[in-house]
Amino acid sequence: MDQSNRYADLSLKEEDLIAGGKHLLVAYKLIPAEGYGFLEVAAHVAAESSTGTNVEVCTTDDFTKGVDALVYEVDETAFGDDPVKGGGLMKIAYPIELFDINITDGKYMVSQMYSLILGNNQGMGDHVGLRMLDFYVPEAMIKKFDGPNVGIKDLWKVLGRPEEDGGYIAGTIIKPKLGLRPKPFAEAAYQFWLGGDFIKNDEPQGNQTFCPMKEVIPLVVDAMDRAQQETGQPKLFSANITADCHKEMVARGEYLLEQFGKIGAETHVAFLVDGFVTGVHGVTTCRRAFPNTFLHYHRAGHGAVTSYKSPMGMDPLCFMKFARLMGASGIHTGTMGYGKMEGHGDERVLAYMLERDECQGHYFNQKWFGMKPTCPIISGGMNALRLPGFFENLGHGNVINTCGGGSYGHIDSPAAGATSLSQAYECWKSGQDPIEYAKTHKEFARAFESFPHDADKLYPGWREKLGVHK
Ligand code: CAP
Ligand code: MG
Repeated sequence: MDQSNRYADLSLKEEDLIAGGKHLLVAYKLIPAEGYGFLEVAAHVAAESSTGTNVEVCTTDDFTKGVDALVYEVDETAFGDDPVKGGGLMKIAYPIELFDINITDGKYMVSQMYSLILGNNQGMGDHVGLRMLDFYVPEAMIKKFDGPNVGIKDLWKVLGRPEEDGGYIAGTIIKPKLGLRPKPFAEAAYQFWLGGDFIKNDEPQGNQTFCPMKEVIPLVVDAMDRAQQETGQPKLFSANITADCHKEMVARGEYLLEQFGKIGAETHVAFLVDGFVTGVHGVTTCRRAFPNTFLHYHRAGHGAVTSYKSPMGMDPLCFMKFARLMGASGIHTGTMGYGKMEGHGDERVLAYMLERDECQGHYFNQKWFGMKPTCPIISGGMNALRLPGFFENLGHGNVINTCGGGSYGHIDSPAAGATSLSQAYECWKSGQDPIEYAKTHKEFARAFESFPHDADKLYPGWREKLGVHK
């Protein structure tokens, strides 16, 4: 049934909708199924995502129609005819009355917003592709989401750095991903902390039988204490509290604060939440139960809904905006084509959208109206050699970077790996040629021999220039 007479109004102007402040706007890429018209399917998406279904119902009244989501812009040929990357652009205006408000505190919820603008519409049978490309949240809504409370500036403060432009935080992930027992786990942490700032659990590390949380965490605390004393530098640990239920997450968080509190390091511990798999509830459990702890959003699984290989789901930019609204202190933002995961250099906008108070997204200029920033966390196949190019592309180094292979794969030691990361940042900041910089910075130079394939690709002729023979 073509519902475009009710769920589309192409006379609406986006600038008026934004000025009116009463609509959440969404841009989608739509590929109609064979035999269906573009506007027909777009209108069905609007119906299914607001007040309608696939047929008219007798219970609809005038008020209902007043809160219909409306298609207000279409461009059927915007993306060409590629079966995955092709399709047309369509934009929908959602009246803010549609969105659910907590009965406890009057705040909006990301979960219901998500289920409306990217819920049933993902499973409709009259399209073969519907991907959310960007969305715009009006001020009236922005002010009623949790947003972040703790941020990277709180970590810079712990590290004794300026709270503005405090710079690069050199981090790692305890590797191997699984399989270390408590003593070797804590030793791996100690060895990295002799050179680096920040360590995270890998996303699946928690309370395995071979490495019980209540055995390994006291050893990690001791390792942090010894490393802090030996280096004279504060250290940070991001501990996994991911769990299916509120009670378990809270129990883990409380245990961690108690344990790190034994060395006065309650502010040195962040909580890792695998936010895609726990969903908004898991992230919000952490955000609200531990408002003064850095909320580290790991996005394992996000590729199912964000991969560029898919005609469905959402652009990673939308994923980042949801995370900031939920209150993530930091989120894995990808490596913008410099690491091992899919991505490209223009993804710098994901970081800008997280950290700035106003940012031009793919389709909408989003103002955050003072909502605290979320810190980009850069991870995934990175090492010292790849970092200078990354920083040049992003334009700054105010990020947390975690290199697992890039630290524990350094041929000298994890500490040398850590030092090579900080040296890569200093090299970029100085504007020096990395090869020239390597001549006077041993750990960075040894990263070339540690990751020779990257070195060959990024710095051809490095062996001769550094006097390294096969
Ligand atoms: C990185 C990592 C992170 C990925 C997640 C891993 O390890 O620990 O989980 O970075 O990807 O398990 O792969 P390496 P993203 O440093 O050894 O690659 O940050 O893109 O969400
Ligand atoms: Mg990992």
